[in-house]
Amino acid sequence: MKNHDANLHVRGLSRFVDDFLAPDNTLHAAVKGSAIAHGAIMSIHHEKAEKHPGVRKIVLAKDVPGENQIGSIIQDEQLLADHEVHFISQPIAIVVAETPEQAREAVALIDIEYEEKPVITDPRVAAEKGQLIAPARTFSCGDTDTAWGKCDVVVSGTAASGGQEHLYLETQGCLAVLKEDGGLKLISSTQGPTAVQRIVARVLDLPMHKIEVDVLRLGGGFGGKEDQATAWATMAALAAYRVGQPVKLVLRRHEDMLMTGKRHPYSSDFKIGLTKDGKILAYEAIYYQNAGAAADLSTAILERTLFHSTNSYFIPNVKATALSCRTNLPPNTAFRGFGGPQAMFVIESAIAVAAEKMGVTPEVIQAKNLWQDGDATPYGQIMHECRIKSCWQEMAEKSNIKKLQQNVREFNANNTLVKKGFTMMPVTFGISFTNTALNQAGALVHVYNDGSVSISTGAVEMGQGVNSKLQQVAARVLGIDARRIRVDSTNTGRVANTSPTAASSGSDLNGHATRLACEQIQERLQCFASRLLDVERSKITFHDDKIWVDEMPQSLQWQELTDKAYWARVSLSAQAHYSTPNIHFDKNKEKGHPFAYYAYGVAATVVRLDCIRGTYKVESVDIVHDLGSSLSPKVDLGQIEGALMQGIGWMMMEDVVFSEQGRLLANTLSTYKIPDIYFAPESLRVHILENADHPAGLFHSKAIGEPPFMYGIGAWFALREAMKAYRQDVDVPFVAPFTPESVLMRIS
Ligand code: MTE
Ligand code: LUZ
Ligand code: MOS
Repeated sequence: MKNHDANLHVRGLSRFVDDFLAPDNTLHAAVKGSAIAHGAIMSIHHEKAEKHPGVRKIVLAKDVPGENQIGSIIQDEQLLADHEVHFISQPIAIVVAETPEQAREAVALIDIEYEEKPVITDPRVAAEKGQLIAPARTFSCGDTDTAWGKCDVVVSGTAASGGQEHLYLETQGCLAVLKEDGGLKLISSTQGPTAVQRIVARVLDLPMHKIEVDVLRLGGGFGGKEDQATAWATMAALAAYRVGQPVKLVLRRHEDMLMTGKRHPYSSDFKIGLTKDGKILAYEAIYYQNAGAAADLSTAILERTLFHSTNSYFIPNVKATALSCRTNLPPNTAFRGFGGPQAMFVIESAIAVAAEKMGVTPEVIQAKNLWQDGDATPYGQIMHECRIKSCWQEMAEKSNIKKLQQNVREFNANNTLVKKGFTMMPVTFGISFTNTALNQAGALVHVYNDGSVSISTGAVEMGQGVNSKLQQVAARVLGIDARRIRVDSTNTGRVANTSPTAASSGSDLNGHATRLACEQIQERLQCFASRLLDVERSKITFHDDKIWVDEMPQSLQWQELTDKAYWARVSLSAQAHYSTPNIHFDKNKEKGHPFAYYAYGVAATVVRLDCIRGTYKVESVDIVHDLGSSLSPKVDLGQIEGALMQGIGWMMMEDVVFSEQGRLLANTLSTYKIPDIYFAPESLRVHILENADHPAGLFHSKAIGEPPFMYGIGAWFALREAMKAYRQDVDVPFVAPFTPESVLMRIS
């Protein structure tokens, strides 16, 4: 089954926030942001803007009826700055006008005087000055201090990975429409409808039941709308509330790039110790996370960095410390992988240094230290049904790693100006929100008396195909054709208290809730059918749109059964709640069992480098990925390919450059380059791990959204190998991304 939105997308029929027909009296909002990265606001002159044609209102912090506070985990972020600004483009005023153009012209007429303060953009400088979002956290096991003495090889170093712009095709936006009772309906491009509802209620000082948030689909989120859609929805809501008319606020691409946070850049120190035969005995890391000016989701992201500090490897002695550092940049936020990729880049860097020192290839060390069942992670979860070795072995067989490596060696022996590099990239990614409480979901299922079905859940469709999967789940449980089932928009009035669609768990959690709701209806219909047909209930099954008794098809079919059930006053609606069993985490001890399970996989990457130009090509990527028994192999293949490309983009070409004054310099698509089809690997082979049934999963499947992103890290290390093959003497620091310019500077 493929993603059924594809049909609408290719014909241009899919609706996004800006496509909804807005009421005739809809006004348009634009946002005035700070011109400086840190300072006090001395005065705001908005008289000229107010007189601009079409302008209806300028909304400032003082116009907030409730709390001027949008922070979710830590309440440290104002909706509109009143006295101080902490990053360039921080919202200060909302202009409401008759057209979007008039609103933006008026924004330019607002004049703000500031008193500038010192700007920090570097997380290590922030840490030195004590500018932390929250106290540092440390995960540890064993005792690294004594373990170093038992190591034959100990190396250390630093690694730094850059930010990443989400570049969802649909920019942030919201349409806010007032209801008769002073409540609001919001059409928001958010991954977290409940987050929007909660914050709008807080800012407007209204009960949550007066705020209805509706989400049909997003033109991409990638984490950028997990927390950061809220601000724009709240501004639209506040503006509508103040002018008493509908307000639409949709960011332009340039505004979105300037005003929203990105993936967190990290700068880290590492130290690794091994025996002479390559067993890793000890690992230490300190991560300096560049959080930007407010907490946003930074502490949760930092936590996932700690969870993934040793990637796919068992290490008996570990000490990993993480600091979330406050800088004067737009608050950074969730992005596919959520701190996991940053951690994995550091441990892979440590292994690369150790391999160099020991005169072996990194695969030798990687292969020796992969997780096995029974191994304890530094945070105490015991590996169970671990498949990282199976993935590695299947890769060795399917893609013939030895041959790939030999080809690279031979090519390098015969070429002087073009070199190739090869690497393996194993990925072990924990599935569940690390905040245990978020691992819950609800579903509301209605069967109509014509046999058609409508499903509502908390899941947001953002291109990842969750709606196709939910449809599939209901079709399987009810035993009917998927075409009878429609997945309705995500609406806070139909399903309440939802977690954001994130952590790769959206399909799992909401799929389980859908399954449970459908099972209730199925049970009622079976009871009803057993009365109608006068047979024992246990003999009745539903499949292929038919009712079966002892596996014999009856003349009574699904549609007729639902109609008869309605006339017999059988309830055809059900609500269900799912919460992931057996997960827990104790933050005081930093131990527990936070993940329902892990997703596993391995990528083998070959990169070809033109050593004169510094340009390179990802020649091939071979992947073996554990999907369990996929709910939808086509959707999952799309997720693997898309995530890989996004990961390669992060590592190789996407360079988020800020000036020392905190100004985003890579602020357009001409200065910020993301991978296109020409940058895709020349050969991409994806193998789904065989015999990988996962009974604990939703219909034995596994989550897919984020894990394959981290395969992209392999391309960085393959390129480094190619550089080393050209010039062994050059120092290639562990700094991503590897733009062609930076490659050329290193090797020439
Ligand atoms: N795929 C598309 N096409 N668009 C997206 O925005 N987001 C990713 C991933 N795949 C995304 C995507 C991220 S960050 C997550 S967490 C998951 O989808 C969320 O969906 P799921 O939990 O249903 O897998
Ligand atoms: N969001 C979140 C996430 O709130 N908690 C998580 O653990 C997480 N993991 C991945 C992506 N988003
Ligand atoms: Mo994804 S970063 O969990 O939205």
